[in-house]
Amino acid sequence: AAAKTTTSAPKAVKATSTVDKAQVKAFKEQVEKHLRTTIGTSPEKASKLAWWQALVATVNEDIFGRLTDTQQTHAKNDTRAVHYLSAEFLMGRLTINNLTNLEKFDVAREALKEFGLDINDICEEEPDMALGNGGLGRLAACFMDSLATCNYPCVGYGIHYENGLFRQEIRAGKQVERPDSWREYGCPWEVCRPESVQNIPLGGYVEKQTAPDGSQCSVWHPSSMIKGVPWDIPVVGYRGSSVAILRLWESRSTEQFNWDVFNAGGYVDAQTEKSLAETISKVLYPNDSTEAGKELRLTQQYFFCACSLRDILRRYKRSHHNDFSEFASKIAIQLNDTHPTIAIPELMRLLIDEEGLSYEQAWDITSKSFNYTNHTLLPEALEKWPVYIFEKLLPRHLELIYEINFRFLNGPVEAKWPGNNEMKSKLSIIEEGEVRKVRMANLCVITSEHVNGVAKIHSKLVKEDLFPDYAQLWPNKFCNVTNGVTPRRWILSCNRGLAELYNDVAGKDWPLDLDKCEALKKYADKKEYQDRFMKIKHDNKVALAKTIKELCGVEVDPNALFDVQVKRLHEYKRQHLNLLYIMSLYKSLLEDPDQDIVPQVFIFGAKAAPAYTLAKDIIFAINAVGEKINNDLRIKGKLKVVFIPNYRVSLAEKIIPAADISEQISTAGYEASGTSNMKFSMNGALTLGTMDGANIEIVEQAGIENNFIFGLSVEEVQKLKPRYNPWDYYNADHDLKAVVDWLDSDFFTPGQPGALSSIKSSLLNNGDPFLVLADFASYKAAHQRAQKMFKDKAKWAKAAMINSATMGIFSSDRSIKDYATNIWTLKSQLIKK
Ligand code: BZD
Repeated sequence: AAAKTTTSAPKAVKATSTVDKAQVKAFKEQVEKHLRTTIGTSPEKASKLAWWQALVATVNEDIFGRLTDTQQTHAKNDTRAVHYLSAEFLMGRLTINNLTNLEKFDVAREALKEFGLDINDICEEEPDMALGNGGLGRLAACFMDSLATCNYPCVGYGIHYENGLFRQEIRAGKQVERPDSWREYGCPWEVCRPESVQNIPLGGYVEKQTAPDGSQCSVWHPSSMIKGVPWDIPVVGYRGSSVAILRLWESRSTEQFNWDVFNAGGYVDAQTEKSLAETISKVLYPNDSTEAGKELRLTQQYFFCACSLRDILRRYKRSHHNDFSEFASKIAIQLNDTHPTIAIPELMRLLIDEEGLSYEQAWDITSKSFNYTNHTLLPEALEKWPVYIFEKLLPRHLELIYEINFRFLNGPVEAKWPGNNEMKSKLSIIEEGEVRKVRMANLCVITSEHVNGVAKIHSKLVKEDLFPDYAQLWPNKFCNVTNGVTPRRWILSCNRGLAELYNDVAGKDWPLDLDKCEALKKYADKKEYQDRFMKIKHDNKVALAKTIKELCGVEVDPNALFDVQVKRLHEYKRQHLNLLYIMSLYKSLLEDPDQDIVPQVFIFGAKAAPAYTLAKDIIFAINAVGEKINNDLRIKGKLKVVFIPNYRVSLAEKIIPAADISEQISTAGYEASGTSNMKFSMNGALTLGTMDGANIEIVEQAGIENNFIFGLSVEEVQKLKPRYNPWDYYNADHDLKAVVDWLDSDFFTPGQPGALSSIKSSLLNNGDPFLVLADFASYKAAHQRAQKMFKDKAKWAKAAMINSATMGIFSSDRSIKDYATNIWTLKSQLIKK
């Protein structure tokens, strides 16, 4: 059948004669078979959802064979495996990604076309798996893709949240949170594994007993039992490599859980108890930076760690029985931030209380198995749990934490700083005070073999500013692994036009070796290639303009400069700096509507933590300013501001390929790494950013002259901070003063004066903690440089191409190989078919 040319959607490619007709036919038959026999409908009646389900069933046929091969290979080789513990995995959609990794996308597209269907349209039916807040969760998802692609033995462990990150609606300019029920109609990728259910004890008390030999031991009498049900999501490596498993735990009630209640009260009360147990995996906490300190959250953390460790032990014992001497050489456990820290005392407890090892043996194993990745320096994000919560939920774990702490303070600390109590209280796992607390990060550092930050500058700050005393004790414990992102999702499947260009200039293996993309550099001066590169960008912008029209009702011109800031809303990320600049640009356009500026579209996407009032105020302000600007005929469409609601992975895949400028404007020292910065650069956006996180390494690769760097450096921020007075900047800069004061008026919020005042207040009365006013002038100047360069089409195209071509080191394959070599000592395995 002749393939018709598809429309201008970004994922569409030209009609392909390369697609094998026999494969298309076979695929088509499989889809129809599944439509009839798995889904129970027919091509005539099927809804789009049914078509998507049949498509997934077809893809799954390919996946499960490879999964078995992978697992058999790893079981046979019995080499070390990594267990990636993360409270979040932000997987997004899987269909296009899996088809791409199986190299079946073109075949599937053609097959669906023969049914009169557009594959992109069908794949819009898939809900995002949004089991994460932002960068940290998405990093875990990229790492799973790379672990599978690079054939490392691994398992990802997390929580099977019934509701992922809230769905954001914008009503009258304000964020409203709605539940995200991603499995409402079932998730066809996941497989329940009842044979691997775990029972997890909770609460109760610890009894001291004297053993026959006179020694003391502790016996935990938990008050309840929770069932952990595993759901497996296969993660397909690129090009027929391995299939890794992401195992997510769902909480259910057990009979034991209900036992007392049944006896005492009967059926209805027992149902209440049941819903309590099920609450544990009900919802993802939407805080991405402040530590909530809620009992339920600690229960979630403990629940998934306890299930995962039992799973790890069960597998280990299958081949090594009860001999734990090889445990640490076979098992590496990576803690994705402090959220899974409780796994440390839980492994100690399992080894001592359940397996009968001595404390010393258990500690030897535990301290050789764990590693910890830090993702933040923000003090309010560092987890500290009140001791009383531990006493209530995990009394035995608390006892073990005290023991670990006692031995640490009286061992290494006393040896290094004899008699120094100040040092002891600084390094202690327990924070003394009115409410005594357990410092989770300290427990991680004390136990782990390696502690890493996520970009060079961040790792330096982790070592020198966050844990300086630990670094004196163990200088070699601290290391860096710069983050990365998977080029399969973030170029190959979201930007098919660019992928084809790379196929042409770099050969078809670039998705496995992103350094190959450097080949594009030598064409960066050539008009023909510049035109092709910018045509790809333009097509992506046309597609995004359509999405913006649908989602925001705003018409934007694809010829305008698309300036994008998409990320969680936080003061340190400084969306309000961007907004102040937009207001100043608007003001200058009102003063001189005929000035010769490049038309610009400012695009935002951001969710705010529901209780973070100022962050929500900033969202409201962006919408209010946008509303005014977009409807102001005086500025002749030279400026548009859009806030795309419900930013998530699947929207990122449409937005990032269409960006000209990537806003990465955090106060230097606050963004640990950033990962969207890498995705934007790969897709040919120029970074307008500060010297923070991985931005530093991005411009190291792409050249400072091809990006727009501004603002205070980390050192300058540290120097200025103690004596900073925002009023000095406000009073000294007329333009800045005017826009800040504008926030107090009702110009953008007719009839509601003061509706935007909280932002002004945070900048002036609250001391502007993130130095927005200090960086304003420099930010404005960077925008002016960008404007100027955008007018020179050839220069811009060249810079964009160089950015894209030089991002090889930001492939998550590189990150994973760094972890595998320097931290996990893992070997890549050849998968036997
Ligand atoms: O982790 C982010 C950092 O802010 C980024 O700089 C970095 O690039 C990524 C990946 O390393 N941190 C988070 O995303 N943190 C969270 O989402 C989070 C979630 C729950 C609780 C605390 C933080």
